[in-house]
Amino acid sequence: MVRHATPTGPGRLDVDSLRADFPILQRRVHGHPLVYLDNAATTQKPQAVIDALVDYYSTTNANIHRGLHTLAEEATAAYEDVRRRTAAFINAGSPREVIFTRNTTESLNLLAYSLGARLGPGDEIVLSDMEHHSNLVPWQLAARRHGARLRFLSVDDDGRLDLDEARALIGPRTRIVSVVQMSNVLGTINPVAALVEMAHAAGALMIVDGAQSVPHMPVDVQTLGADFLAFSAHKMLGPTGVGVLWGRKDLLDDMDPFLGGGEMISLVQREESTWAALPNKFEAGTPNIADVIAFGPALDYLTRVGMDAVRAHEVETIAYALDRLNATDGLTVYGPPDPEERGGVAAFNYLDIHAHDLSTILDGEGVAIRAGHHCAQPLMRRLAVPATARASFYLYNRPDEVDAMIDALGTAAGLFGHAPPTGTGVGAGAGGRGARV
Ligand code: 7TS
Repeated sequence: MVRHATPTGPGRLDVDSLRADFPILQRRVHGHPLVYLDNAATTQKPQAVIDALVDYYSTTNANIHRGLHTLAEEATAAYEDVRRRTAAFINAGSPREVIFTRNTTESLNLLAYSLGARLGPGDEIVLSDMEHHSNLVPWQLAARRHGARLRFLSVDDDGRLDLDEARALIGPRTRIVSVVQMSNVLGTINPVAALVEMAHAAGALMIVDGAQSVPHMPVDVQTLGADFLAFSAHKMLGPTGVGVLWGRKDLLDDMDPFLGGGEMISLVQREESTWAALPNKFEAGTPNIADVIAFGPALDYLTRVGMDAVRAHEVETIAYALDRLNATDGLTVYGPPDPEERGGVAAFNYLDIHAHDLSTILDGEGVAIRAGHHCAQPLMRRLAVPATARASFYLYNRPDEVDAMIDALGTAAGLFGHAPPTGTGVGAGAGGRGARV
């Protein structure tokens, strides 16, 4: 059964009723209610998504695009319908511009492979120092294969890119600019429109890594102005194993396929083949049919809640989280100080406690955060830290979950022999979850 999340008031989410749609949020971890703050890694799934998977395998399972029997026709129609809904979600000009991949990583690898083939010595690819490895390593491979050069936009002390530096770096040798729209560590929302303008003025293509932006804020490819956008279903309530690559039709039409095999061809002869039209040219082999179909209800869910409301809720949540984290002695938060400039991600270090220890101790209190380099090692080097802890929020997170995290940080401080720091609430006799130690 599909339950409806009903926002109440202008732009406000009714988080409590919405939480009831996510069965996993009812579970306990180590005797505590789960506080899931690892949404930048992957988000939880509403019942409608889970039901769609079970329903597909129970009633419709068939291979698509080839069978002429009822099940194959129904499965094909359902799969192609989700392509249409994905196109609508980002306001693409045509569903043909939407390619289903495995994840953002594969979408970016496709681009690096197919666009990379056009690069030669002296050509430059401009990235930034806050890229996830999936928007760095594929370009390293392409640059090495074709003799191109990588250039990097630096990150300032507040976690922002410098547009003057970008203006100086993006020039006649630039062929590709590929930048993350929202950092998975700093939360920084980058000025993509300005970068698009610079890239296009230089005759370069603009690629946007939308893995963290598309799930958390309205993204309209018409206003974005970029040439390509990559994102992952699993970070926006959908199943794992489904990525999206959106690209301008004329550009995709011009590109060579990434993977060869079934479904992506028009005519195959012994020595050579011709390619199918978009989008099939880029979807070789049997795709992840069930998970694409179950991505449909995730898109519907976010559309019903409204991406403006999701964004407003996250600004409110990160503002509260930053207030509480900044009020905690011995804690350093990374990224822009203004909640309006960032997504719902807070990476931090606390006292002398390694981020991995923090994560383990918080897990003992039922609080799930991530720790490590977050697949952004160059950024860790820029921050001069080996790792950070990271809390990342989504539409179902409540302020009391931020409080639970702060209390658990107090527990961690105690375990490492520090006096309960001011600001965490533990020493104030809050009687919270951290008071167990
Ligand atoms: N780009 C960004 C900005 C990301 O945050 C991630 C995943 C990816 C690309 C890759 O996405 P995937 O679906 O192909 O894996 N980020 C994270 C993270 O921050 N923690 O775990 C995965």
